[in-house]
Amino acid sequence: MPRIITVAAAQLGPLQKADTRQVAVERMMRLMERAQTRGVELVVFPELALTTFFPRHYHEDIGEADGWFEHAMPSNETAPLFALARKLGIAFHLGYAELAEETDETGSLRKRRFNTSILVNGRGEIVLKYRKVHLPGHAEFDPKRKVQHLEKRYFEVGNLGFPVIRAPIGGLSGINMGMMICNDRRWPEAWRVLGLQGVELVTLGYNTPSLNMDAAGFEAHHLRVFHSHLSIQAGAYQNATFAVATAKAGTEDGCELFGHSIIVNPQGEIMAQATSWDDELITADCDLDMCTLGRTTIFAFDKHRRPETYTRITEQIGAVEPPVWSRDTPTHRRSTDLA
Ligand code: CDT
Repeated sequence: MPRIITVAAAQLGPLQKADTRQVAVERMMRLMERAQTRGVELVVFPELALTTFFPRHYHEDIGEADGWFEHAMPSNETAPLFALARKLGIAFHLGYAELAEETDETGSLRKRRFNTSILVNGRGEIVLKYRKVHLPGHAEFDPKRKVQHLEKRYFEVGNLGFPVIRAPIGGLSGINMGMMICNDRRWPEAWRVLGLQGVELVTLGYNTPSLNMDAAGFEAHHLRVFHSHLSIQAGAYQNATFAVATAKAGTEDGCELFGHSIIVNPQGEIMAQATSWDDELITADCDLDMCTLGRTTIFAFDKHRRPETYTRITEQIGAVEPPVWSRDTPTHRRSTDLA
């Protein structure tokens, strides 16, 4: 029996600063209804799907930004989305800003803010939660930038790792599900940690500007989409997994987000791609047995990985300069030498 799940990337057009949660939830519900008419079993919504991408807005007092965060999930505003999903029996992935009362590593109970996504099954139960690990941007107002990117100000680094759960989704009794959020997709380490848990379907949402606002040099616009797709396609191929990557798109608070949501198979091929900068549903039938070829041949991790030669990946953060060659440089340095 093939293991087939029909999935959708539910791309959202722009959400402006003044748009309420109700506006966003209404639009997501319309997309979910459309998904049901196409036999979709899992719908993936973008990163921070309930509001505009607020890290572009500066609040000197971080507490003033609390209005952008959800204090409970489901909340009053998102309850109708959960109810519709239950009624239609559709699972969904939702990205949102999470405000939690939680103890930190020192044991003190305090407000903690995360860029979070959850996977909700067709009965409305949360089966997996992930908190974004790779937070791009900066923590302080940067006068050199035309648009701020204050994720490092508003969010803590996620403390849940990259979890994978085997859960019944749609008509299948068990799928190995994992999540990432936006910038995570550019880091092969994140994909591999999911791959090492046998992930079969990665869901992720993103908000990516069409222009690189970091004033550090010119980047051609078309390369922004290319790099996003390159990262997702490589991650899916190298870890023999499907991936659903859903954007927020269009001009939001005067800032353009490039969209181009995609669904990718374990060969790294794009199965479906959004073409608008608006609310748009793209779908694909994913035969999860396709994951087997990669993971039993080229990417049979248990046969071919050599973690003893990868120690730099966990022991070092920034790059270090290599030794400068001279006639006396030994040619047989051990690859595990960190010095
Ligand atoms: N949301 C998010 O992570 N966006 C980043 C933009 C990086 S520019 C500071 C991304 O990697 O797409």
